[in-house]
Amino acid sequence: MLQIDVISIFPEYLSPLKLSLLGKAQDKGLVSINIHDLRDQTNDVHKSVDDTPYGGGAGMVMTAEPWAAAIDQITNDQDEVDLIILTPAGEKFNQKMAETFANKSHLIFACGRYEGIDARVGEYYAGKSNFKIHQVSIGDYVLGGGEVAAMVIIEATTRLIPGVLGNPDSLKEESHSITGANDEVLVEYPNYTKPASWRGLEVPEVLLSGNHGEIAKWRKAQAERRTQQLNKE
Ligand code: J9N
Repeated sequence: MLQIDVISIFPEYLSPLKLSLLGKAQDKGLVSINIHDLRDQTNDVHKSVDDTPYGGGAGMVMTAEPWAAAIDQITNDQDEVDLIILTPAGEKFNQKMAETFANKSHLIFACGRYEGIDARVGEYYAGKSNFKIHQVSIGDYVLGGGEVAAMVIIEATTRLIPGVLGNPDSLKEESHSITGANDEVLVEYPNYTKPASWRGLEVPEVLLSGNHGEIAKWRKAQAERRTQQLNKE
């Protein structure tokens, strides 16, 4: 079973992880998600988790020790841990990364706020043989914190675990995703359902033909066209 731990100063912001799909996956024993409050790792009355940046500049930096205390508490020395630090400066998240994470046994998400986490947290755990560090971004825009980014990655990852999805056929289609002439992944072709005629708009004739060869050809052509359109914008 995949163990997921998420560390945040806003643990209640992560409560959607308990809902519906993921809640059921947890009931089925396919995944175990635990949320941790970073402030539980502080000793001062103010429960402070940040300080001014060395070298000056705007904003605050999250101090290293509460993160390390949380991570150490979550981790057994023997287990293989993938530590995912959310940051707009990280490697861009994609489907291939989701597939990699879905095959891991223990993911820890560090959801920072402010101007980020003291860089020595990543450095320290990178020096431990049982840790793999991933600095990950979900896109080129700035969020208030890593919580939503962690939820995006957790949703994309856990739905790839066998038994989590209700309908595994849709996964099969994804893994045989349509590729173009240069083996690039194409976006999806347009989908239609009943009625065949709706507000004067018709479903393309070929989809009603029952000719599976022609349907596959048409879908591939549509996917090529849509991908080209997206890439030139
Ligand atoms: N992709 C991405 C991540 C972020 C974060 S993580 C912590 C603060 C902001 N913004 N955008």
